[in-house]
Amino acid sequence: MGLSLFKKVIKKHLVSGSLEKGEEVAFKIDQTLTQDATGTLVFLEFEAMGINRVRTKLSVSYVDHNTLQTGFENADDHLFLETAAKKFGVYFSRPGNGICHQVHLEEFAVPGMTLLGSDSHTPTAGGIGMVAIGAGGLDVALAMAGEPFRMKMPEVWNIRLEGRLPRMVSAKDVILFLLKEFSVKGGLGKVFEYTGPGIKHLDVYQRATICNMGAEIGLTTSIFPSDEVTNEFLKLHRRGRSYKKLMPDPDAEYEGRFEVDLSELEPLIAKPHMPDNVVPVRELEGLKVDQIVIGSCTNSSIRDLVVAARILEGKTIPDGVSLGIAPGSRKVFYYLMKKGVIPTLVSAGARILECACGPCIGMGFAPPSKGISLRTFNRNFKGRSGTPDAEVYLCSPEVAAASALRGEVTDPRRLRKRIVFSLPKKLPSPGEMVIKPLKPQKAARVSIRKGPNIKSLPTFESLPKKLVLKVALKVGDNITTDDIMPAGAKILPYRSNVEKLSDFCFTRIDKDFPKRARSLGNTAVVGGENYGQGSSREHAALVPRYLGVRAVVAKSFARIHLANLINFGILPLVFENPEDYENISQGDELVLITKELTPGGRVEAYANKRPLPLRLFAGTERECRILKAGGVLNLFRGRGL
Ligand code: MIC
Ligand code: SF4
Repeated sequence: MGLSLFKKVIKKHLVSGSLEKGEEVAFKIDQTLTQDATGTLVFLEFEAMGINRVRTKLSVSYVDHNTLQTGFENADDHLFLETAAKKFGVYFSRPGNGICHQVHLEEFAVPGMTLLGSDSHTPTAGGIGMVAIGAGGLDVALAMAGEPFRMKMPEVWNIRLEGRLPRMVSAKDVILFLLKEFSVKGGLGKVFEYTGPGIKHLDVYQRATICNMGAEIGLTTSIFPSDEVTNEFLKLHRRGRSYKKLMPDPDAEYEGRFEVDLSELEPLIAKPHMPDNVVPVRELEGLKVDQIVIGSCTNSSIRDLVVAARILEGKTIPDGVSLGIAPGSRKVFYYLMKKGVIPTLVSAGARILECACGPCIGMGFAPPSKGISLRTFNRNFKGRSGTPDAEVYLCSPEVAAASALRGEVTDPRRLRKRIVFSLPKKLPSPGEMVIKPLKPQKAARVSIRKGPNIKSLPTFESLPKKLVLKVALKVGDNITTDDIMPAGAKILPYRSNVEKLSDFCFTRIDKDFPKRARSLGNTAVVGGENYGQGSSREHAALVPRYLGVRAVVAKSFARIHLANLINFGILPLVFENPEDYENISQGDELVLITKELTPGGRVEAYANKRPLPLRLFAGTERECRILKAGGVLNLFRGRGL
């Protein structure tokens, strides 16, 4: 039997292990990507590893999340990142250049290469035929140091696309449809590989939208073949030399299959507060909206904004509605300016926002109290917009623009328009987008600038033989990393200041958590299914660890968060009998005998002195060694990796 494209790429990069589902595989990483909100820690970690230059083919440091700069903190982070990039041989994408995934797709992504990024939407580059995976910062720092990336080999599913999308239906509807079918945890341990006659009608931007939001299904990554459509995209970005045709073997073996007839899809929308809460737009028609935002790494390309502008052309949005538009990159913005698209958007009443994540991560443009906001983004978790009681809906640019015109949810098929978008033949260049790495001698002379907000990493002890813990918090299913370590304009500036950040840990769920955790000493958190879904932020492990959390007992874990817990020495444990979840409460005592740790093995445990059957969710010997050492940095320093 032949190989899927995903497996072919992994095989080419294989360092050790096997391609069999569930086995540990270690493979070489060609490129890394970091963004400022996770990147400051990555560079502190890289610095702590004592290596003077990155060992990848290419590493890029982006500034796109923390661009609000309401005080010195974010600006200090930017300077730190710029000088660290110069020191360590890394490309630096300045604030204002755009969202990491959009810029990476346009400027750097290469079919057939591997990319590891400290952001959960790194799989966006799968749209160009790259194996692109999101990971915690420490894993990215290790990849920058030349270490292979290790993971359990996921199942590879073939998603076959038939037919062609109808009028006013676009890539966002494809992925919303899949979210509805698979749910936010249906993709755990899986990769989606898209094939079929339908793919040739999707340009790279649309493919990237689909891969981007695979993260919300919980997928390890998603990938499209690299074909003529890819070639056209690369040529447009003056990177034709990077093109390589890449296909799965004709008789490729897949662990699962699913078919989507594109011609049967309709405009869809995800209701608050989960991306899989999907219904047809027609069911919500007439719902009044307060604001609409078009942007984010899911839908901010030339394609998306040109289509939105064509819908808005010649009209103005009604009173009481606010429309924000954030182009994904400076290149996109420049093109829109040159081609007169910005004037169309501005005269329609749009507020043009910076080329950055912005409202997607609660950095400005928060909705009014109890406001209804329609966004072309990928996440609508409660409170993420910055307004705790706002209701956020996720939709395509077509739905967003049509709804903006009427101030209420509108099925864009109502507008008697047919918009055919094809890629321009040429893109005007906005000038140098990214600062190139310095030559080694020059780099050696750079000193890294650390403002007062950049604190050193906390250090942690190794695992004792026995842990006596108090359950500091019990939560339900699908807890997100936004619940554990919220982001937003007030909190994000402290991403490099763990002590300050710890004041906000779990506060969206329980405002007393930080105080309680500090007073209890060593603690545990109890969770349900898919614990830690969402972002890759390792702060959601590092900060609880800093507050004394030594174990998380859950029914199951999301992939990146699981790796982050292990990297920071927090024991990930699962109930052997899921019903035991009911028998454990906040305030209970949990004793863990941790003398021996084996992959997936039993951990002797007692809840209020009664035996509780728990298993270690770490799957490899290496992960057990990391946990025993008290985290990956301890192990790296001792060279036990
Ligand atoms: C997100 O969309 O939640 C983020 C902000 O991009 C995160 C990274 C972070 O928390 O910095 C992600 O998706 O990984
Ligand atoms: Fe930025 Fe939002 Fe994309 Fe995260 S999901 S990288 S915050 S645009």
